[in-house]
Amino acid sequence: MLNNFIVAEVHGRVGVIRLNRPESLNALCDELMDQMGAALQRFDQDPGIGCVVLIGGDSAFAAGADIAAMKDFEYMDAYLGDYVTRNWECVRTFRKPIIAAVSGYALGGGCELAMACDFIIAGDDAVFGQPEIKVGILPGAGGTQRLPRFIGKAKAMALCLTGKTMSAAEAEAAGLVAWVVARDSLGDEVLAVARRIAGYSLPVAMMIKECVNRAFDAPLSEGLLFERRMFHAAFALSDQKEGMAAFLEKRKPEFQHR
Ligand code: CO8
Repeated sequence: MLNNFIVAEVHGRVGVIRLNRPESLNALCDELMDQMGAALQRFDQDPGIGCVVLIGGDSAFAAGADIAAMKDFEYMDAYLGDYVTRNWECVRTFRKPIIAAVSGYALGGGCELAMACDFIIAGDDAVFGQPEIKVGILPGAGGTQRLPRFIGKAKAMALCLTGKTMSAAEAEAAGLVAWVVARDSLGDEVLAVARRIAGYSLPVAMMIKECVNRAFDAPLSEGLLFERRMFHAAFALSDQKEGMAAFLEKRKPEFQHR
């Protein structure tokens, strides 16, 4: 029988994916990640979706990769199975904006999953960390690469080497999360942000996402050139004509997402 490890819902132009394995604090087993990947693919192909929210439960966004599932892994299980690849890369390659809404623990693979999204909004109870070292392993889904880009080498190195955690307030101060909200209003607040993004022109939002990501993948000169070309391309959009006309006519724009 298939476990329902995620719940996918549509709220207007926002797709919400809720991680739903509370008995193990949303430990990220392959089945859960496969289901999440399939939901992302559906939202990607649905022209009615302009932004996605990835949210966990009250006590955990996700407490990491499933330790019980990994415990007896051999090298060849991980290598031949391409562990943490098939069903993880779909987050990195997802083209529409995706927000991680983190309440409770975001540890190990959970922290990595949140960082793979475009930005994180955290409840004031959120706890972030890369404690893999405590279970005799290291981060394997981008933790050693993304965390230093967010919070700098000293803090990233300290978190990964000590296994210590970081509170929501510390994570906000360090630049890991975009902002922190009261835990009880996290879902509503994130949905409001996602609705706002989804109300803008989808191709423009996608272009912005590509440009910002370029800042991490390319030297400044290449990133600037990429941005300029995207900027030029935006003049091919009917949404650009509508957005500017609406501003000058002092009315709300009606974007067609084209
Ligand atoms: N995997 C499997 N089960 C887990 C995990 C996990 N990561 N985390 C918690 N659980 C289970 C517990 O075993 C427990 O199950 P049961 O009730 O059957 O005993 C249940 O969830 C509740 O957990 P606790 O009783 O431990 O709850 P506490 O409130 O006492 O503690 C903690 C919460 C501090 C979060 C604690 O559960 C903990 O330390 N969890 C492990 C955190 C961790 O080490 N994460 C890193 C895992 S390794 C990893 O992520 C590698 C990343 C590689 C790439 C990503 C691949 C997916």
